[in-house]
Amino acid sequence: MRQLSSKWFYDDRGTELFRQIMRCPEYYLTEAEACIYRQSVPQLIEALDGRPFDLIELGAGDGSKTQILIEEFLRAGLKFSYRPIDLSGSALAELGNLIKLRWPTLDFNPIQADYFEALNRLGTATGGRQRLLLFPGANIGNFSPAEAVAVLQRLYSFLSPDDLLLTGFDLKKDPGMVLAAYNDAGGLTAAFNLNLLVRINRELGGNFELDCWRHWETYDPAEGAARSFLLPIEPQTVHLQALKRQFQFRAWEPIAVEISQKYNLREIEGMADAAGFSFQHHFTDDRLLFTNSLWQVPNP
Ligand code: AVJ
Repeated sequence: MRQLSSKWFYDDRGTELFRQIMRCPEYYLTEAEACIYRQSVPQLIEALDGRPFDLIELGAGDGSKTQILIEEFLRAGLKFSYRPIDLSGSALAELGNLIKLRWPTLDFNPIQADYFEALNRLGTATGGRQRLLLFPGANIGNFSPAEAVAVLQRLYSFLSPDDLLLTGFDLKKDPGMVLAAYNDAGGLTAAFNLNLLVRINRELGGNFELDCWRHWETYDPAEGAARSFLLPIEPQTVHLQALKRQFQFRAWEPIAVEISQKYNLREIEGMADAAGFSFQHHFTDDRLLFTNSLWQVPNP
């Protein structure tokens, strides 16, 4: 099956559409994670070892939830820098404006790149500072379980003993609730997915006939995978000028555009182990929709 990496969603328009998804009633993840952040700060502060640290965030977006943590860390008198990483320049610029208004003296240092390009730039030498790496919002869910472990192993390789990783995982739950979150009645998810084709048309000189494509969502509760597809209602030949290539689609031939993987708490603890971390704690919301799982790099 043809597939597109979900990282291509996040041009400025896609980032804006995702922001609207976060505000739509079916998309329970954002509120659940914000709620968890509000409740978990004292324990997070306890887990830090008191050295100045770098707060690094993978896929920060508009950073609205992270501001909950920043506010409380500053209130507690902690010394840290904030280094959000995101693909969207406009999201980072807006985040920067917000941060400078709210906390003019905070050491704010964004990186516009994908995760590993950014981590490569950061490197492993920290000058004795601790790292608290945030991997929020169930961003990890865009990888298959096997890929996710490989990603977490790579994150581990950028960290030092005692460094902390706080990852947001969406939990397995009522399949109807998951499906609705990725198939909202307002059509935002459909627009978010179709924006991929708009982007290809613009950036690669493509001629996808947008009216002929449909969004389709599935959720397999055994696997825990929500999957998004784009399907043409009739046969299409698409030229991409920039690639000097042509792609034939049969009617209803799907392109897989996203996986949003759900886990249970035990599976997550197993992943911590498999990636070399020591599992510390699950911060969950009252309804057990979501967990922010805290892991530490063990001291040999
Ligand atoms: C940004 C990857 C966490 O998978 O839930 C939302 C993206 N896609 N609706 C998710 C998304 C469709 C989102 N993540």
